[in-house]
Amino acid sequence: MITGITGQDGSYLAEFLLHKGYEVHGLIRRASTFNTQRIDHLFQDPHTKDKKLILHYGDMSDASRLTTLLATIQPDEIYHLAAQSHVRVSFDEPEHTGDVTGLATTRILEAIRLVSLHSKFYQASSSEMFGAAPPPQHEETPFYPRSPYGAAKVYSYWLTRNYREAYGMFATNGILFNHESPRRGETFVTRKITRAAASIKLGLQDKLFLGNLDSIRDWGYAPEYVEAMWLMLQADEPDDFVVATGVSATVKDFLEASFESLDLDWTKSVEIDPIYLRPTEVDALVGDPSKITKATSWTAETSALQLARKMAQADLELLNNPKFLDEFWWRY
Ligand code: NAP
Ligand code: G4F
Repeated sequence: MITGITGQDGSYLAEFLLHKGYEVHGLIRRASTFNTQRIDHLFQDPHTKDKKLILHYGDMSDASRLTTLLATIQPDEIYHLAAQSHVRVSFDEPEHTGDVTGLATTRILEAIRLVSLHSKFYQASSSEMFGAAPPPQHEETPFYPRSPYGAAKVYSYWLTRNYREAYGMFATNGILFNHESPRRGETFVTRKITRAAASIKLGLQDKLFLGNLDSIRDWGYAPEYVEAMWLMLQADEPDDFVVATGVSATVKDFLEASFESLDLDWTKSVEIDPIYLRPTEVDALVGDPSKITKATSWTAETSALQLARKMAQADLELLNNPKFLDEFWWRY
């Protein structure tokens, strides 16, 4: 079962698990517009016999629905990915973020405790929890969150550990550093940059407004990170793992690589707009993935600059052929 199946990671994880032969159940929110674009290519008609992807309406604010679903599905593995996942937005909506990114983890852990204790549980923890703690950050680095989102994720991290210790649940935290892809939400900085680069290349836009260009991040490729999630749940014991490339790049580096890959000069198009600055910034996140590499042999393969080029190319292709979206998702 995957919460957040319609998000970037949920879509790649669903693909990965279906490919392995799993029956996948996904929680989706009812919306007045379609919100399943990232998984439309996986959709199976409800009338199909022996279907492997089953979608259920539900919201992380609804504890009774979560309990009923778990009682019915009895999943072997639960990947809890649903969250209000945008750091800047969490300053505007701190209470909502606390509810959906923090408290909702208690709702699903309680549901497991009550009706599905055998289910292995994966919590989508975040490098944002390290916040102001200097890099390289690893499993023993003290948390110092710098946003309502980071604070909510720290809460969820500790709830996951507490349920593991209190009830013997197989509950694991994956502390993932930033990971991106052509499916990344359009308001995260990497996708905002690559979409704008493609749009500028085609003459559809001339300016790109950004905030802090000096932040350092450890950007990896999302499909590789969902494999790490699965590996963590195949371990003999539940634990907590950092997942990262170990290599740093600035927003400026990412900008340069994206624009140059389309033969563009970013300095001609980018302007700083203070509305994109955060009340408190996380200056540098660079992870040390030694523990997961030792436990599972997982390592990141794609570098931030390769990713910038891949995403810029994909956005150019998408803007040129919007109607081939289905084919596009398959290929990236
Ligand atoms: P994403 O693209 O923003 O996807 C978030 C998912 O959560 C979407 O499916 C969204 O549904 C769902 N969701 C939000 N609020 C919900 C609610 N109230 N009830 C049910 N579902 C709800 O995020 P992502 O990048 O795939 O990240 C997946 C998880 O990993 C998140 O928990 C994120 O915080 C965490 N994480 C991400 C990264 C990263 O770099 N990507 C790094 C560390 C941790 P809709 O499609 O309907 O909006
Ligand atoms: O792409 P971002 O919004 O990602 P951020 O804040 O690092 O959060 C992402 O990674 C976390 C893992 O560490 C996840 F947990 C979280 O869910 C999310 O996926 O911003 C990256 C950096 C920041 O320093 C930001 O200040 O880019 C800087 N930035 C500069 N201009 C901008 C912009 N960020 C955004 N979103 N938009 C801008 O215009």
